[in-house]
Amino acid sequence: MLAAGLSGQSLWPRATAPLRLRDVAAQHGLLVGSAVSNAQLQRPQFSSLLARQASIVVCENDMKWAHVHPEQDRYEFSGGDALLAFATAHGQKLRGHNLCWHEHNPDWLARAATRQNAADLLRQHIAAVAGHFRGQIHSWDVVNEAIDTRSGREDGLRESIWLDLIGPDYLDLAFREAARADPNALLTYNDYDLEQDTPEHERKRQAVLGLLRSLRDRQTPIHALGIQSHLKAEAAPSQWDGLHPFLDRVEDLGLQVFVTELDVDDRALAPDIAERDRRIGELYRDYLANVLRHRPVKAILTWGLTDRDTWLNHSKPRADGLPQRPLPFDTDLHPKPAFAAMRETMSTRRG
Ligand code: 9MR
Repeated sequence: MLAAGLSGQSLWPRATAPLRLRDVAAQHGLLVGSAVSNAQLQRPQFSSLLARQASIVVCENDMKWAHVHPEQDRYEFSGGDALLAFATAHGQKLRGHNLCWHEHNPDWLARAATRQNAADLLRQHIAAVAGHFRGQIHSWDVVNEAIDTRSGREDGLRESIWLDLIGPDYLDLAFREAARADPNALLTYNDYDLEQDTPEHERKRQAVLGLLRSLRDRQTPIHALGIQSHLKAEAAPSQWDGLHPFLDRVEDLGLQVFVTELDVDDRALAPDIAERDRRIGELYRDYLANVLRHRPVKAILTWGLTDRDTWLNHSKPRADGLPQRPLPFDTDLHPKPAFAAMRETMSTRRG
């Protein structure tokens, strides 16, 4: 049983028409939403919740290479088209995720790609996919997760098929092709482990800043940084000592910032549900209050809307076997303290 005041229902404001996250966000110059799959869209209660709450959505998987380009000469746009139709019908913006990544590539790619043709394959893919959605995408994650501070390289670039076959220029090539294919989309570099106070996150922040500066120096078209924000619930509260100067430097580069994949991995927390939800809500509140102090931050997306649909249960299961509770709504679609934290922190952002 949840403690009084923490039960999901009590988090709705007392007014007859509940305040929607998307309305609060709009009043403060922000977009808010989440990643979704087409299977989720088929659930009527879920889709009406998504329509009410979100002003921006992103395909969790359907625009990734393996889905959208399953064979060398075949593209499969049905998943992305379905979310675009939903977003259009509900006045929502659509993010594109993603055009170039080391993961989730189709098997044919490794067989077909060589040093001679890799740049062409990447260009053709971006031209076809960003071209298909041209004019309809708020922002594209053009390159996803290109930094791995353990790669041993001075520039911190991650080993990947693209780095291996094209070299470090692959990033410029991808952004330039995306700019040609969809001149209206905000072109974004998206990465994780940029938020918290650990030495690993600090190394990642410095490497990402180096990358962003080098793209800027070469006049590569880039407009935004996506900070994924897969946070970990830890015993000690964060001071965000690294995050603030980092976001100041990103602002100096003239980039917008999107929180693209917010959730909280609660493996470090004891099983009690009310206490977990409270701690996770506090982390949402603390993080968002800090992040939203930075003017370039324009959008907040969670990686899934309800705890039923989180990747964490597959990829980072709790040792006690209990489901993780990382998102603003629970499996019954009731709002949790994380929802209240989103609403309240966005509402204190100066417009
Ligand atoms: O949530 C996504 C999961 O369903 C996929 O199997 C996985 C591999 O494509 O990707 C997950 O989403 C990732 C996102 O695309 C990039 N940042 C990390 C996310 C969580 O792994």
